[in-house]
Amino acid sequence: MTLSKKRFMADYQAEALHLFADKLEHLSTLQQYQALAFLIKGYYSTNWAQTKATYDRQQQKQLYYFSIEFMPGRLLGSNLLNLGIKDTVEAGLSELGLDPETVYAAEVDPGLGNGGLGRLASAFLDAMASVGMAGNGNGIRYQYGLFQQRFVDGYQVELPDDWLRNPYAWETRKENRAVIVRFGGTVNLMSRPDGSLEAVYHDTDDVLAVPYDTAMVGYHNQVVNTMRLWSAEPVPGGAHSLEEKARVNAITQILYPDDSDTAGRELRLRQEYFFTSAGVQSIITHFRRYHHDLRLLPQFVAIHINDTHPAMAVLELMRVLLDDAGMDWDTAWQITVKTLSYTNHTLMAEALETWPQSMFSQLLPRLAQIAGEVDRRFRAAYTRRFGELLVDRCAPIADGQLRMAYLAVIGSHAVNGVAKLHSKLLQQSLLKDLYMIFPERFNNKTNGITPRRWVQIANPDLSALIDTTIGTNWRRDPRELVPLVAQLEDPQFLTQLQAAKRVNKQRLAALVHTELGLEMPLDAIYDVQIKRLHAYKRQLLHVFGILEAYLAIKNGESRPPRMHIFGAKAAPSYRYAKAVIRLINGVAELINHDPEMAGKLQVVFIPNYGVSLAEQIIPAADISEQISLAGTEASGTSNMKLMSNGALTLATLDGANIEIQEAAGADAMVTFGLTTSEVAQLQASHAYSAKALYAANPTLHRIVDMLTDGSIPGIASEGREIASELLEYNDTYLVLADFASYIAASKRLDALWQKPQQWAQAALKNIAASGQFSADFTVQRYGRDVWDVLPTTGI
Ligand code: 26M
Repeated sequence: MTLSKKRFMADYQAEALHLFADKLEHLSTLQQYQALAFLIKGYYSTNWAQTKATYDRQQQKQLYYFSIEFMPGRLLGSNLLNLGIKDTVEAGLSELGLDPETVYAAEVDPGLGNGGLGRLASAFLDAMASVGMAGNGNGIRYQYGLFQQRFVDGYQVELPDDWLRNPYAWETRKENRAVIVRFGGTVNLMSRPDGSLEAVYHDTDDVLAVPYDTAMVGYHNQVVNTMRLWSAEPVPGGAHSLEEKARVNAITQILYPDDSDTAGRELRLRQEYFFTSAGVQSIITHFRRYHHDLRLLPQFVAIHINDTHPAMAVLELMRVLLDDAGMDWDTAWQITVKTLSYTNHTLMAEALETWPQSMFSQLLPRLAQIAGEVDRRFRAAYTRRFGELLVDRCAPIADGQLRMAYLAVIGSHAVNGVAKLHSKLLQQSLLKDLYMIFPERFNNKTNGITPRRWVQIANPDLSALIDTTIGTNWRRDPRELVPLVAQLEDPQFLTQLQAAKRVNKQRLAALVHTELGLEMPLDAIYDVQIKRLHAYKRQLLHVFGILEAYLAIKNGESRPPRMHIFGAKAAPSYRYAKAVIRLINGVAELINHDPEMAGKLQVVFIPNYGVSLAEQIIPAADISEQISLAGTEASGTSNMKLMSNGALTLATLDGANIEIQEAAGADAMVTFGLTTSEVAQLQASHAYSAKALYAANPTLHRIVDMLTDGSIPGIASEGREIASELLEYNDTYLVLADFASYIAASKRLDALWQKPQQWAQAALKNIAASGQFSADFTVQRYGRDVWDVLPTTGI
């Protein structure tokens, strides 16, 4: 949009007066932010209404991305950028005596997710708007987001995330679009005169689902899509006891803070059905305003199932088509499969959802009937050709459990993994039986990120340098970063690249100094590992690397200075992950208080990692630690964000790391460790002995001993637990097996750091090659191959 500074300043002052009956300069920073957010919302609201009207008028096929998590991050900066008015607004703010960064920081960061899966969902919404795809989000408006993390005596402490304490400026409550979601009760199937069946429900618990819509503003294209989040409320007029009201409100009260284990709790099942049913119902209601024949649904609607949490969309859509529309089974099934598609995000067995049939049929009796029928027909259809054994292994119901990943594959026309390796492993192991039956459904869609947030907004100095070097086209199409490689031999450019990195390091160092009172010299390597705390992600291997350096420096060896920066939340119930957090804080205490380590080696665990903190850390990173055991990390996305900011990846051949190496070149990063097939062989042969490695490698021996010999303060029981996982339980994630090659790889980076020019060249290769990991391309591949939804303004 076009906006002059003068007009903006007048609008802003008017908005402040309108909202708070006061002058801007008298308002609190929060009020200044709120006035600005409401003003900006007004700027795009016409386009928002227009976008919807256009989709309807042109009868465009729309995609609905069903996800139990979204992590949009703060929206003021990204809305301004995408509207094309960020510079103007910032100039206006400055002229009004306000600091833009301070105003931005007043915005709450909605933590409605755990990590990669939720952030990916939000990146996709941003990307779809930006390439002009008709794509909407469907999820849950949790009253409390992911807990706020503090450290007390080195332990993680969880505090509630009351993000709605102040009104959320970007959302709009759409009371007129509320729907009713039914739980429990009993269901009777009655024959209609025409022979079709009618489902009659008795004694159900009804819940009102109220949508709150948030605009997803596209980049410089006037497109504004919608993220719709549902809130549970008692049905008005129903006579409710306080207890009933509390049970209803509980449905959308909290986000489950676990991304590793399926708790199998009834409340979680309620959450899943709540937003899935509300989403399906509102899609069908909208569809029926324009069409009377539901058989046309797949021509106008695609529903994507983000992991299995909304997999009961298969059953819910069947329910609506059978019971509400009176369709026969085969027609309803055909439409369901054509409409739905599914992404798997994990190979970890413990993260695969199953529901006890008994719980499922208590809570969702009609869906349980339909699930039984899906199972019966699946077995009947494929047993003759594939044999009872195979079909039994991959049927949706077995041993009294509903297996949601299998249900999702069976009820979708497309299923994908999130990196080439991951998609291959899905076909070869986790879903191999269903791959036999439905090979044509399987495909890969490597994840992506939004460079608008992670480069343009988070790294203004790098962005400005790129602009002056190759122009601004990369901001629309990040593949246009490739020509930057022409500067590989340009010492002046490489120096400017280092200078931009230094500014970012200064900013992060200032934050760390205020938050933790630690000094981070700017000439040190900033070595970053930011992701959820998980055994398979092997933060422990990183800790072992730190201890190796500590012992070497103690021993008089000289190493380039390194700052080890961690950000990680642990699931509150995940004992091992919490022990590793305590360990990292203990190692930090040991090293940061040792005068011999000052300026050389420090450990910085910044609490409360999330989208906003990532925006501070990522631009400052020199090394990106991506060290999961090969074959365990589905894709990873912090690897892409760090690469695009010029960090060098230190990585195993896992997830998207492999594709990052293909893109940037083998000399632009460092890899190490067992490959997926080596891991598989080692595990199959039962030949692995952590104890033998411990006995054979003196450094490793020393480091493992440090866990239990009191060298590290405050970790007596946690150190014992971790040591026992390694030695007694034989090191599930092969930390000891990869230790030596990890250290060797890390030393290669130390050596490269001594040649600043070569380091800068490697950083440049990463930046130049990062464009292909833009989510703008990922969503277009989904649109082309899976959803049949095309971009209108895309690249
Ligand atoms: C399930 C049941 C009960 C409670 C919570 C869950 C649950 C929530 C989130 C399970 C898994 C969840 O997220 C998994 C996840 O974030 N996976 C990551 O997805 C990213 C995007 O595809 C990938 O980049 C990561 O490799 C993958 O770990």
